[in-house]
Amino acid sequence: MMRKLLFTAAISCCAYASAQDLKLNEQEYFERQGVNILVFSNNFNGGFNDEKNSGIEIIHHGVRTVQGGAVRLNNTPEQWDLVPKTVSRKVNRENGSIEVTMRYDDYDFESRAVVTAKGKAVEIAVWLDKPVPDALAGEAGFNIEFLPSQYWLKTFTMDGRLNRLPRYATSQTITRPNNEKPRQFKGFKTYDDRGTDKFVDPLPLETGHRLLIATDDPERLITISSDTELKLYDGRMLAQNGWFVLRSVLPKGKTGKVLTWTVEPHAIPGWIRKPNIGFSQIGYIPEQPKVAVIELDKNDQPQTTATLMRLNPDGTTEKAYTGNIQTWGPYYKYNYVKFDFSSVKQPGVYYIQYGNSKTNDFLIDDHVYDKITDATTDVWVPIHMNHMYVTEGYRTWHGEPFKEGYLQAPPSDHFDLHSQSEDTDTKYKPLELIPGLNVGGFFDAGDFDIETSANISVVENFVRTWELFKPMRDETFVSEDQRYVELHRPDGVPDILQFIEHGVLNLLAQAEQIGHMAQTLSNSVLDNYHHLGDAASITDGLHYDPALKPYEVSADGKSSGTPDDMWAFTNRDPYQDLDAAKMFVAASRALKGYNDQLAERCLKQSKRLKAEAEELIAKNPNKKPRFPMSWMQGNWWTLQEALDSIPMMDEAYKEKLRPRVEALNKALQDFDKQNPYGVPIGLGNWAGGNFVVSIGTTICYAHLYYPDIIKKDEIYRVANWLYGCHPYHNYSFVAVVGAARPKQVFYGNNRADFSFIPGNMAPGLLFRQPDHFENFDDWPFLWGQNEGTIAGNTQYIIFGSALKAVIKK
Ligand SMILES: [Ca+2]
Ligand SMILES: [Ca+2]
Ligand SMILES: [Ca+2]
Repeated sequence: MMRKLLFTAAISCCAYASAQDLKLNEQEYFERQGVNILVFSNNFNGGFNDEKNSGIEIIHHGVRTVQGGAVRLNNTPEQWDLVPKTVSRKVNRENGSIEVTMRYDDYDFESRAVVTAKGKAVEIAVWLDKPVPDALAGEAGFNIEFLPSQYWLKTFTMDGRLNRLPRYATSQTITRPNNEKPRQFKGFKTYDDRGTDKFVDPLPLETGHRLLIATDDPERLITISSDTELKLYDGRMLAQNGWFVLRSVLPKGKTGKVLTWTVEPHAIPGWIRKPNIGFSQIGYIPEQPKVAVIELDKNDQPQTTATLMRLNPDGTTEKAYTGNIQTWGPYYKYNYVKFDFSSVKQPGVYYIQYGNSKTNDFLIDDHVYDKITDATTDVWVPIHMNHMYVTEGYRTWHGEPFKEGYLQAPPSDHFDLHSQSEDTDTKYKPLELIPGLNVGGFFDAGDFDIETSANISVVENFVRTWELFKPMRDETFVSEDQRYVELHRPDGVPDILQFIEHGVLNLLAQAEQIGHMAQTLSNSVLDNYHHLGDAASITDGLHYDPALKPYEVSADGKSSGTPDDMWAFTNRDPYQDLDAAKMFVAASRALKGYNDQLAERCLKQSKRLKAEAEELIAKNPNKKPRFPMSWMQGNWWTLQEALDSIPMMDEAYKEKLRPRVEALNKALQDFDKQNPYGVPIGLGNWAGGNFVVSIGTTICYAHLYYPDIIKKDEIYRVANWLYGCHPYHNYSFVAVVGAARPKQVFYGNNRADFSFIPGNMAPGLLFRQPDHFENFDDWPFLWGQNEGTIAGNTQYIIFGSALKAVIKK
């Protein structure tokens, strides 16, 4: 009832919102129908700096197409260029303005941006109390960035001159001395200057005072004018994840209001966002609940009914079912209604008709879940096998990476959240080769490092999959001797056993060669960390010899002076060693009978690491783990572990666990009240995919052991969400066999090709403050919504296997 009232209130406010002028709304952004202008609702965070999520942003007819509005220090800032810290943000309702103070600590440089609504436009003014520091004169400017995939191939005019934005970066650059380049994050360098001591700086596509961008597309059209010169750049000249950048350099030696832009995003009169009909692209089995969640613009009038249409094999279409639309109510910026067609059980091909909107087709059939893990196990996982040549049909995914092995990391900071302290905790000297580490292991994610903690959980996930489901599937040829993997070529060994073996080989090498577990085996230089392409070409494959000049190769062709070898970060964390000990003992169980010698080595290291770790922890009880387990696994993980023990325990144990399963059931019912989709929706800077599948697995097991508490209908919640019933769009978050409309781009290591690696699960739905969810399907480069990780994808394998097993029961 409460919801119903809220819903009505949201509808009635449209009379106010449809006024022509931009208004500063309750959520502290500027709004008119079709246009939202956000001013530092999302701050730059200075970590990986590539979120493209911050500063002044425009959500234009429902799509966040403009961001990065701020004082920046580069023509086209790339990842790891400095970002401003937000010192303060003030909302002035009387003037209808938002003022933000930005600061660069590295240069003791402060500036203020004041954004004020002026009719259909906003004025953006930059104020300085002190002039731009000498070191940044000519470099500091006001920038704003346009999403390439929404703007490329569109027409624009600068001072009336016609032009078109390029599909691919082909503008011009110059080189400038390194000492003119503003410092990058922590002093790292994103580029290899090949000994020239120069950096690359793009030249503008156009300059002038009045830009009309996307004159051929009313949904994207924006007019920007200024008395200061505007320069339009293509950020992709330096980095594939760059955006189109509009920029004005701040004047030298001036204070006060030093720059003014007028920005007017075009709004289509009366624009209403098309309904997003959320349903499972995999389809449904006949017995399961089937509820579409329909996301509606707050100015949209809900339909009273929707229809399920059946596509007959004779080419005709017929109505299968017409049912009433049920109101759920508002959730953040949209309104939600539901269409329940659970009563339709006849196998067939269907689509949903809601008003003028019609979905793509989907199946109702007993077998829709049969193949949900196949692409992940057969394609995604083997492609992420490190230190192997991986091929598929005519295509080579990558050659054998890191042939020169790994060096002991010297004391250093790192760009991927690692560090090496003065004491290496090993017998190796800084930059000495640690033998034998270039074997086994899995690439972490969209990057190519071996995160030890992730690899430990990966082996555990595979062992769990093996012990619970015994999948005998053999679609992959793996030869550790030949360092060769071929997809779709059976070799007589179940693939899961080979994945366990491959993961263990690297982790064992760490334990045996280093004496304990490394933090990570990662890049030594930033300029090859952001590598996109064949993993085998990240390093030159030659041992680094500091006696040689950079880029020089020794006479015997075995070493080079290029410091590109990977490093092992070796500071000891006894808690991680304990995790490894647990993993090794599980792996030895799984490997027994397949590779007894390896199983023996696992057992030996497990016992040793456990004993040593317990001793170290006893000596140093106040030292905490580097990453607490909860960081990796989420709240319901301990319930999952408790459920895993049920087959080994007695009835009393099972009875004792009941209240926790009842609490899970209560949580599930609460999710239905919290949001229309009935799953926990994460609001962090990494979308919640991993957490959602891990709770999905827990639901399956809770139902298996406590069917009286967790009803069978509950096990489909997470599948519905993953495969298309979610906000923003209705595409499957898994590049998966069986889905009618999977997502088309992911942040995999082939993201520069706007592609995906089959079987990848995206983190999914990313929340942007204060009220926007998104998942780009034409722009792969935002890791928070599109990256697949080895830990997340192996959790997905467990979830998918559990779901299939429970459905079959
Ligand atoms: Ca990584
Ligand atoms: Ca095999
Ligand atoms: Ca090398």
